[in-house]
Amino acid sequence: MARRRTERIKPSEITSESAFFNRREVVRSAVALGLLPAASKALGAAMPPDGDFGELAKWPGSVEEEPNAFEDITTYNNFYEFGTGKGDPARNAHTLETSPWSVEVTGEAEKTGTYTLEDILKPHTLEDRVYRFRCVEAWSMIVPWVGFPLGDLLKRFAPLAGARYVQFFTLNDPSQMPGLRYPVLEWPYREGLTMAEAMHPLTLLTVGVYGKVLPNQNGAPLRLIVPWKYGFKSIKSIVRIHFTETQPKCSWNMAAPQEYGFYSNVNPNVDHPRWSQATERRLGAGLFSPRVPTLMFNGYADEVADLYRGLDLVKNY
Ligand SMILES: Nc1nc2c(c(=O)[nH]1)N[C@H]1C(S)=C(S)[C@@H](COP(=O)(O)O)O[C@H]1N2
Ligand SMILES: [Mo]
Repeated sequence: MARRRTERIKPSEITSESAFFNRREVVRSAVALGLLPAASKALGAAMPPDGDFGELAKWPGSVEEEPNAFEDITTYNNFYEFGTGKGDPARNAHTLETSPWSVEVTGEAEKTGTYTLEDILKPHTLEDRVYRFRCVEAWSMIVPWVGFPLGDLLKRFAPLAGARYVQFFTLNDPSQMPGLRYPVLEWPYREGLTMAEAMHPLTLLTVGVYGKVLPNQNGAPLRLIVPWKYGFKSIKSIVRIHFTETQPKCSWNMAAPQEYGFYSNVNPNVDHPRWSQATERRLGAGLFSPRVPTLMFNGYADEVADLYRGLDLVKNY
């Protein structure tokens, strides 16, 4: 499997990227973790012009449940830069310009600087993952996200010993984002993870859904998916990645620290101060969507519980 993946790399891609990326090392670590799908597709030159990634392999760790409809996933959204109503992002996000796009890398890393979206995506391969994705409002969906492990990208920037956390920032352009006029959150939207969380193979840098380029309302062209955390940790339309020694500021934590902690791991045993988090409403299962029990770490406890050994998850909510 590793050989097939390596064979797909064009020599031109290797030369242009070798200055800051040891591909073989990343491929080896992916093999060690058993994460290589039967086939994976090189991103090559950024986004497919027709918006279609074509045939993708399903990641072996995907949940088995039937995914929500594309329609649900792309019309019921949270993206406050385009309004606070669930239908606002689908209505308003057409003004977001996703090309050209660049990402600034700052802080505790050797290879800081500004990278184009093409630079970011070129050496990576896609893995089609189906995630159970859940939001803090206690609704959930099953979503076939398309992306690759964030850690594969972060390694390319050669983080320094001082990089204990990673912070992410969303675009902050009022001419493209009408919601920025309203001070509902402190803009730009920002989020953060510990380095161990960011390097975990389940943390996905996401570029698509259902084999297609992300619609703007879902955070095009580049967003996080952190499947074991509440939805707001999965920051959209990322323009900056910052490596830092101290725990970074996060928009929802800044807005209401007693309600939204830094970790925000899905935890049915810890209620939000204003509602129970023991059950969730599964969207798309008809008008009366059933409530189902919420699972610890959103069902990914086997994969991620080790990250929090010895941490009091009631205090560190
Ligand atoms: N920049 C930005 N990212 C964001 C948000 C936002 O308002 N702005 N909302 C978050 C919240 S609360 C949720 S639930 C998810 C929703 O992702 P989806 O619309 O793709 O389902 O995006 C998260 N990422
Ligand atoms: Mo959310």
